[in-house]
Formats: sequence, C-alpha cells, structure tokens
Amino acid sequence: MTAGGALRVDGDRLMRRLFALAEVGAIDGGGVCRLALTDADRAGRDLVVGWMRELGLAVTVDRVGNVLGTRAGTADLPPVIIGSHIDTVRTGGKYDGNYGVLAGLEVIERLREAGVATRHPIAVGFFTNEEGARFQPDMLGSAVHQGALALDAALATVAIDGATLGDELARIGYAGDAPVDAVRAAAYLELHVEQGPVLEREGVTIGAVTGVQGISWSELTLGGVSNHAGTTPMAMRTDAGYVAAEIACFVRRLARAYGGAQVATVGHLTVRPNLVNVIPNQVVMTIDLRNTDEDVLQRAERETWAFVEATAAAEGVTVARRALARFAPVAFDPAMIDRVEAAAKAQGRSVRRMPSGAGHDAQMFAPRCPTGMIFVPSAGGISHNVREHTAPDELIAGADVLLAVVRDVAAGD
Ligand code: HGY
Ligand code: MN
Ligand code: MN
Repeated sequence: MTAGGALRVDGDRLMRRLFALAEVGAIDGGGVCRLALTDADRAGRDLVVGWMRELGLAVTVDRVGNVLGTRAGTADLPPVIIGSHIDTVRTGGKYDGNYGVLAGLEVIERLREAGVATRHPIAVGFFTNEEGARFQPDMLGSAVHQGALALDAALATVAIDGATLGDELARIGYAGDAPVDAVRAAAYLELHVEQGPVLEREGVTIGAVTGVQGISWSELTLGGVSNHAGTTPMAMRTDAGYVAAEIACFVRRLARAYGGAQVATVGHLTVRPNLVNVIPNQVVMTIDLRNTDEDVLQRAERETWAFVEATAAAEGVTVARRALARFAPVAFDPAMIDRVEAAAKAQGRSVRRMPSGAGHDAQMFAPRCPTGMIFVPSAGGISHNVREHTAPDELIAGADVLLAVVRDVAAGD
C-alpha cells in the first residue's frame, strides 16, 4: 500500500509483460508487426490468454475471436470491462492497444494481490482486428460485440491479402463458441497512448478523453488505359495515375483549408502495371477522412467525391468506390470523464480533457454503457511507427489512474 492508502500497480510487472508481448512479432527498430489473425497475432493471443489463466480468470472466446478474462465479483452484476487490442499495424509500436490490455491485467492482479473484492466482476479483454489494417473496418471485433456490425458480415470480410476473416479465425484457433452478445458491460474503460502530440507538448501526464472523432474510410479503384509513355500525346491519355495524384493532393488541400480537427490521408496506393514507361491503367487507393464534427465530416466527403467524379470524368477514367469504414463521432460518459479527471488529480497527476484522433474499441461501447478512456503521452506524438514510445513512469501513472477508476466503478451498485 502507498501513502494515503491508495493502491498502486506493480509497475515492474506491467513493464515486464509489455516487453514480453513486444517480443512477439518484433520487427527492426523496436516495433511490432502482428496483423490481425496472422500467426504472430495467434502467438500474442496465446501469451496473453496464458497470463489470464495464470491469474485464474474465466476466459471466454466469442464467435468473432474477442477474448475476455473475468474475475468474479461479490454480486451477480454485469462486469466492468477493461479492453483494447493486441493486433497491430504492419509498422506498429509496442504500446498501441497492448498497453491497455496489459494494464487491465495488472489492475486485476493487483486487486487480487491486495485482497480487494469488488461487487461487479471485472473483465479484461482484447477485441479482434481493432486496427483495420488487414481487414476493414477497424474496431471490427468490438463493433460485432456491441451490435454495430453483423457477425456474418464480419466473418465474411476479405483481407487485403485475400484471406477470409472466418477462415483465419479457425486457422489460428480463435473461432470461439461464446455468443458475441453474451456479455453486457456495466461500464467500459480503455487506457491507451495518445498517439498524438498534445499531452507531451503541454507537459501533461494524463488525458481524460472526451470522445472519439468520426472516421470515413473509402477505397477507390480508378480505371484508365495503359499506353506507351513515349508515343501517347498528352491529350490522348486516360491516365489513372494522374487522377490518383490529383485526388491525393485535393484531400490534403481540403484538410488544410478546413483546419480544425479535419485530417485526410491517402495511406494505400497501388499503381498498375507500375512500370516506368507505361501509362497506368489502374490505381487502387484509400482515403481516410476524420473530424470531430459529423456535419463537417459529411461536407468533406461530399466535396471529395465531387472532385473525384469530376477529375476522373475529365480524364475519361472510371471510378469504383467501396466504403471500408464509417463511424460517427462519439462522446464518452460525462461522469466517467469526471472520474478519470478526479482520479488523476487525487494522485497528483496533471490532467486535461481532450478528444481522441484515433479510433478505439471504446467508441463501440460508448453508445451502450458508461465508457471512459485514459491517455498517456506519446513521445514526439509518434504512433503507427516502430519508434512509438512512452516513458515507463508515464505508462505506470496511467495504469494507476485506471486502477483507481476501475476499483471505484466496480465497487458501485
Ligand atoms: O485507425 C485508427 O484510428 C485505429 O488505429 N484503428
Ligand atoms: Mn489502438
Ligand atoms: Mn492503432
């Protein structure tokens, strides 16, 4: 116990688990690659499930591969769920998602160690394919868990490498039999690295997250005519590569012109036949638009599609658009935001309220139960990059706040 009777996590144990999990799928530069439902993801899942079992948690795997480890409460009440994800992007860091899951495990272990019983059960879990890097949409597993995406549609989802989600779940042994809607949370908490520059720039340790911005992901397939780069006059070209380049520049100009929270990213772009002397006849590209304001996000979408259609038509290029993900902004429970803020202050931590620029599993829970998120700083605001880093004392400070909030919420009626 520490001064003032408040319980704190075992920071060394948390860091040991974080580094042990980071060894699974480790890549050069200190990062991690555990794309959803790959062999590396299976190995990461097996390691975390092993820790859950060592703690004596009741482990369930549902039909879309979501995993929950539950410590019983003293009353027959719905669980408080502490969640996040352990799948990563291809160039992931050690902390995105993994930190929230392992801090949840640490919270449960610390309560058990200290002999602290809670009325509500407490569950720690990881949700399938949060990143959306291999299968789209992102937050797929938590969306199914919370009824925002149909199970059958999720299982039929085809990855960027052609695999089917249901087949991959079976292949790695995580096609569970628990119903996806079996567990209704009393509350949901998620601890996560900020993945942006705000906390570090302001010298603040804890973020009391107010909500998550809206996300719009689309895939465009642009159809042109391949032709000789040397003999084809400019006025006779149907150049899919040129149209793609115009679109990428347009969305960046749009985001800069809108300002505020508006962001736009062309993260994937495949040119065919991708040869120096052939005018491209096909481009497949993605557009990621986000904003905290749904009306502004819809305006950004309208303006973008109008530009895409006009630019493609002028070049004689065909356009096929496929929606990959579309989530409206969500606001977290005001009382939960207050709890995070109060717990941070009670522990002498600097804290500020802020929205999340990144998507999180928490946004799937927010419409259905009191939901809160806690941020800690990201060094240099870097994430989705092997250089992702957060200082151990900040990681431990975040876990201490999570412990205090979860203990308080799980004690309730
Ligand atoms: O894209 C996101 O915001 C999250 O990392 N899935
Ligand atoms: Mn994440
Ligand atoms: Mn991420």
